[in-house]
Amino acid sequence: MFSCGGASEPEPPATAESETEPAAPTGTQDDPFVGQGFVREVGDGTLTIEHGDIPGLMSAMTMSYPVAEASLLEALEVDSEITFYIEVLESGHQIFSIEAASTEGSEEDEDGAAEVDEPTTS
Ligand SMILES: [Cu+2]
Repeated sequence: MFSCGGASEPEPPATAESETEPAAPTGTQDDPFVGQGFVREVGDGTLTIEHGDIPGLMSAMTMSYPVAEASLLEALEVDSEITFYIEVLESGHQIFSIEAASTEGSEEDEDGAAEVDEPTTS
């Protein structure tokens, strides 16, 4: 009997082989598939992405995804690198969240370091 009203899905048995493969995401917004890639085309409610391997879902490819909300596409530019989050619905999968891929170190010139007065020795 289930006595806890909060648990809607049975916990999969913990395997001893957790080292070989991480558990595949279930494709919910709480546990989405996560992909990374480059924007190839911004469509009307769809986004074409050249993406890398998405563990548990698909291998690397270029494909078009429906997005949950058209507003997700507003700030996107072709060729920009993104991280995207996929949920799986009965009708298929869709992107419900998009982030710009982190570009390490690019924010450093914002603050102070950019303009240093070099002492001119003549
Ligand atoms: Cu794909």
